[in-house]
Amino acid sequence: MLKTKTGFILAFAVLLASGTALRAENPERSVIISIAKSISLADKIDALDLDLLGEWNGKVYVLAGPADLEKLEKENVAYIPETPRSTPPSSPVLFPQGGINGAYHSYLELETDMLVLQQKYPNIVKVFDIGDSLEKRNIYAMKISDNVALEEDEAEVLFLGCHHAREWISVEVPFLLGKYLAENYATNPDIKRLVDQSEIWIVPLVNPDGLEYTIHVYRYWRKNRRDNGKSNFGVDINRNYGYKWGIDNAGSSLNPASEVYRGTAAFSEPETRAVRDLFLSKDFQAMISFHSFSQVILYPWGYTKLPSDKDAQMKEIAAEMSAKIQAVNGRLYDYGQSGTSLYLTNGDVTDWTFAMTGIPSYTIELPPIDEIGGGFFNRQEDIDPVFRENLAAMTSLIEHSIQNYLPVVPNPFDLRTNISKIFKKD
Ligand code: 0X9
Ligand code: CA
Ligand code: ZN
Repeated sequence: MLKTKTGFILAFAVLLASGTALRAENPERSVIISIAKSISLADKIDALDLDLLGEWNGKVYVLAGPADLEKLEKENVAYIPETPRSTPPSSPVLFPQGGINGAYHSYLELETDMLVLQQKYPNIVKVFDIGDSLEKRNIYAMKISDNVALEEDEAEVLFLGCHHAREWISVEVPFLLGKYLAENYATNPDIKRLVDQSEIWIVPLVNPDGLEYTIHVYRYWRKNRRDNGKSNFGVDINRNYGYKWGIDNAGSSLNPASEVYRGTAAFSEPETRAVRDLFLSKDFQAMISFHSFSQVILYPWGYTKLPSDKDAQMKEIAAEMSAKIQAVNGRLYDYGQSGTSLYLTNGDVTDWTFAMTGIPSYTIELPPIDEIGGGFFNRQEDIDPVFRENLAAMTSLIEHSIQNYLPVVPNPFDLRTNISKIFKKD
């Protein structure tokens, strides 16, 4: 961390000297503002290249530096300072209990907790190292299944967390799924049935370098920590996957300073390569990638406003997950095609998995519960209720995958085939 901290201070000094105001390396001068969602905003959103925190109640929340505010004024876009949270901390947030990241996991805390689960439940939990991050941290996957050491002919489902460093709650939800399944396997027959009939793969922390940076240096960091030169750091891991990467230069940026910088090539980042290689070595039937915040369930395509050929099916499963979520705590998660929301995205993980195999692929943006404290700062007490409601969505997607899974049968006259072949795009 010392190295990055020094880099940070140096970058800051260079910025002051040159008089520019890049928000990413200049947190002290950044503020949170909100802008009313509108069609005219949607038209300008790509060109404005803002650091979008999330959408809530018809407003878009933005982390803005002085140059962004100037741009907005020049473009006649009205904004409101969100006073209770107008000073994003550059230094660690102190939680009343549990140190600087409270009940949230750091990289090492997560590693420990996953290994402890594996040790306690060796028959159903197995931890894999699926690749190194840029700064050489391990990217871990946790497999949950009966006979976990074996690859059985069972439905496989993938859950991802924390593509974006500051979205701490997105680590907790998939990790807690693994913990819950392991701890309830012996006593809850419904859970046992799910675990016995499927292979559940969880990668709770896709972006460990970014997460550590948000804990120790700057709470609002989004990307990984790639040194792009000229004091610009980070590639947006969720713009670096290989389907329609960078298409039309809308929905990702070729500017290394941008918060949605897509990198120099598709899969240029080790973090996206680790997810890619895991995905290609398995036969997943469904996946969810967790983010925060907007309280919404999104499905492909993200790169275009045009619907996919499985739009109806994607929507039906999303509606079911939304209903299951709402039944737990009453919170309503909206759902729809990503590309028809405020902005397009290209190079995101769900477009890629959907393009590869046609499986149900979802982004779930978790809720901004603590509106005053601000979306990314969901209180520690909110982790459990957010997990509980998403547990209902995750188990329903696992159940759906099991129900639709037909084991591969060697008999060539048997018309049954692996479900992923049915879903496969041509
Ligand atoms: O921009 C993203 O990668 C995701 N949102 S976030 O605020 N967590 O960064 C959303 C990806 C889904 N795609 C679209 N909304 N188009
Ligand atoms: Ca198994
Ligand atoms: Zn995100």
